[in-house]
Amino acid sequence: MRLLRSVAPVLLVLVTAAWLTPKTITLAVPGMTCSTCPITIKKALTKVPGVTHVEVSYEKLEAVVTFEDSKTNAEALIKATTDAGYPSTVKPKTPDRGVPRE
Ligand SMILES: [Cu+2]
Repeated sequence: MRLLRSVAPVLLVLVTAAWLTPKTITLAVPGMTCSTCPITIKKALTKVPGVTHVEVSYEKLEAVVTFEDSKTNAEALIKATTDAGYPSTVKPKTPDRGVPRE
């Protein structure tokens, strides 16, 4: 009983955190050709409702997007970059590089 009482609040916090934590995905954007491309892509992604943070790297040809899972999804993000002229795909996570898994 004592154990249950001490563990239950921790579980509740974990479940709540999982619920509210924004999702982060990495999009591969191979169409970038110069250092101003990331600006266009960042603008396009930032406009998507639910997106909270965007980092675009020209060197890596990728965009790391953080968004509210309940408001948008990967398909909408891909559409946003594609509409801006940069088709993208979701990059699989690479746990060996220390990227947190789902
Ligand atoms: Cu460019």
